[in-house]
Amino acid sequence: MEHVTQKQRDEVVAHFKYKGILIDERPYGSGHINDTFLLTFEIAEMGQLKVILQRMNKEVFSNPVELMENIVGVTSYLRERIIENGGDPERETLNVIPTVDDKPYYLDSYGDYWRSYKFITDATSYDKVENPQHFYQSAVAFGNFQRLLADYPADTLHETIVGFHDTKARFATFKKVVEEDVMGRAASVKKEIQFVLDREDIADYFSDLQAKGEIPLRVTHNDTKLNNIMIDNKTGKGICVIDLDTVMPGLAMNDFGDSIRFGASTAAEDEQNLDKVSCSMDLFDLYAKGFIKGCAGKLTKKEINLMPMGAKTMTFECGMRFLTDYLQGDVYFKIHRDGHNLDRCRAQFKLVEDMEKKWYTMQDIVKKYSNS
Ligand code: ADP
Ligand code: GN1
Ligand code: MG
Repeated sequence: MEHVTQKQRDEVVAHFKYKGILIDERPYGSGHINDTFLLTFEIAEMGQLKVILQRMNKEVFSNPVELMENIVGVTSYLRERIIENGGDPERETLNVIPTVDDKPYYLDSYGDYWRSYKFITDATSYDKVENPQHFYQSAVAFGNFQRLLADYPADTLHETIVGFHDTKARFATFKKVVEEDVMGRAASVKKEIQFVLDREDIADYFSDLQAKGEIPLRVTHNDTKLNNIMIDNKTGKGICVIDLDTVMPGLAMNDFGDSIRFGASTAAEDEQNLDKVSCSMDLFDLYAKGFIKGCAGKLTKKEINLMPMGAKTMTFECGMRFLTDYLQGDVYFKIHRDGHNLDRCRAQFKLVEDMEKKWYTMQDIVKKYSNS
């Protein structure tokens, strides 16, 4: 997508129901998809107030209007549940700031869609596990999120990205992209391509079980990496689940698995030194414990026993998506250096290999919880 200009942002800012004088604006966060800005306003004698402003990625989300319908629906629902439970709805769910026309998004004169959220104060979104307790608390919060949405009317949700975690379909796309090789990069990544082709069984696994009706579809988050949760600076609790663009019917194991991929790794998602990349069994255990606690009895024994498969599937799928994007010329994920998507892909595949080595340990860990 085109770079956001100051002129464009000025137009957008003027169309939201903001109060006060804008005193600071800066790019914010490390998401791979949307363009996020932090704005600070000065409101007369009342002091400063921060808000998040985001340009939605319309190449990734082809229907931003439906997407915002999902977000308004889900956040209003969560707001009621949070109030019932005596929580703070200003901090425990996203709050959409409307436009001057009372819409949840603004379509600017460049054809881009924007939205704005109240900034969640006194909380941090971590790119890496700095304290294992944060990871545990993020697990409880993601589990809790799924539990709170268990009775949400799933048929009212739009599928914002069709086949988002259809790993089988992504495998088919990958093969096509390798054949087309539009950038002429395939010859230089033969080893990585072979890694994917050797593991078609992973891509098919959940899809086959779903076809047999053995695993339920639930309302899930589908992008449960650690930086999509705000951790309260004082209590260390997972205060708010953010990045709700992909809340859709999905599999509990995949929500579990994507958190493991990102948070239980001993290195960053884009680590170049693969010797540093492994899947920590201590963190895996901690997350399993927290997630199952957060879901509070809503998961079946089968779903719990399949959690290691969720971790392997999500890591494999994400690595394959990074490689697909590398082969297509880095058109999907934001990159910050040459070969960034390839680095990300290699780190994911190193993790998959490590999970394959630790497979029985992972199984034993979840069995401990499914039997309790
Ligand atoms: P992306 O889809 O690009 O990952 P996110 O919605 O996750 O976009 O936002 C990017 C980052 O911005 C988050 O990781 C988080 O650090 C920050 N952020 C987003 N929304 C809020 C909010 N309401 N309050 C505080 N920080 C936020
Ligand atoms: C993207 O939006 P963000 O940065 O939280 C991606 C996820 C990937 C993740 C890899 C909509 O997440 O699916 O797992 O990057 N989101 C979308 O870091 O494609
Ligand atoms: Mg994000």
